[in-house]
Amino acid sequence: VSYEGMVPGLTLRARPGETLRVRLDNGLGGQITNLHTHGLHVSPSGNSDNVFVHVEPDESFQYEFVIPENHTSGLYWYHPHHHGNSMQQVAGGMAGAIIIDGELNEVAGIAGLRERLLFLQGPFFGDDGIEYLVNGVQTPAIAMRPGERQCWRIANANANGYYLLSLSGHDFDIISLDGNPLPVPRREDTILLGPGERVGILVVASDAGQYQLRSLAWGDGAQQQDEFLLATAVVMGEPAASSLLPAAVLPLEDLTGAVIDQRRSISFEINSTDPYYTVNGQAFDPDRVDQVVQLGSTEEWLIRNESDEWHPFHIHVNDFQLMAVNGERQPPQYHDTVSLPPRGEIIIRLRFLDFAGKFVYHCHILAHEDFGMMAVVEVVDGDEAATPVAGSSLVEAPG
Ligand SMILES: [Cu+2]
Repeated sequence: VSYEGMVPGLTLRARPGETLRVRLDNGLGGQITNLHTHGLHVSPSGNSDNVFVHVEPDESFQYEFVIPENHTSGLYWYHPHHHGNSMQQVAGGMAGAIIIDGELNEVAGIAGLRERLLFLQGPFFGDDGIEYLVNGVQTPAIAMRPGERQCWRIANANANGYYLLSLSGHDFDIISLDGNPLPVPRREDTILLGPGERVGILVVASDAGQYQLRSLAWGDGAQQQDEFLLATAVVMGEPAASSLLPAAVLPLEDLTGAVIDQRRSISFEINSTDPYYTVNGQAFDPDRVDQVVQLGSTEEWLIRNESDEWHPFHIHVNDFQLMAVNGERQPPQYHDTVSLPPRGEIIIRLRFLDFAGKFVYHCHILAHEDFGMMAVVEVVDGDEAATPVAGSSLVEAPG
């Protein structure tokens, strides 16, 4: 299965304020499908990012995504989101990148850098055994000049697997997470990228030579993964003029001191009997609303992982600030997907802005999502002013 016969599908590029129109023709030969714009802050209703749409076999559906003027710039992606066969379709190759150009392209120290998209898919089972693809090919070469700083955008478009990224002899300077710029670059030597997540990084090429971009061995039990090669950075040619790492990327709205209108506790569970994958004890039901939220409100969610596996938590439409992981405060950063460690917990804060309607939050391991680890939130445009809830914050405001 694929979009237009291509793996990955065409990269869609747009700017804030533009409208993206996509006609989806279902030629899958018997399966229902639909289209989700992962990470875009667009309406979840009608013919926008509405995962409750069913596009039946041999039918077409005209999507229209109105991208707000103030949309963040970065890497997003599209993929099918029909409950029950998301995994089969995404694992088969149905996924593509969406790049929103804008502010990030203008930041001093980033503007003008050579840009690369690394769209990661796999595993596929080909003639050579298991294949992990980067932009549709196995182990491509990435050309760099000695000392050259490049800007890479990397997406994990796998249905189920993680990447623990490492480039031999090099560090990564992370500048964005899930299309959300970080205030300042963060240096790491490895990056754990769960299904659905994206990361924007700056990399400075070392001396001439070849350097392997790998996914290192990761995980335990059912999630244990071996190391594998993704690509090779080939550094050669005239050394590049040295460039400075930007001291700052772009500011974000820090919700640390925000007034919290509502607090919720969410748990992800794996059970030994049916239903096997649940959120707050229940398997997904598209006709049930699990959380009702006031439009414009700011909420704090405590999300617990009651299982021994990792689960990448994802919510549609509104990105969230990751406040704490296992009780440890996090520097200001926004995500649309973040991994829940086994038996661990995260605290997020999010604002339900601009769009009323129903959408979902779920585990982005599609083998879990398709078997029930998903729930529905409905944002309602109520008349009454939301009343801030009493009680102490789960996250203490500083000082
Ligand atoms: Cu999961």
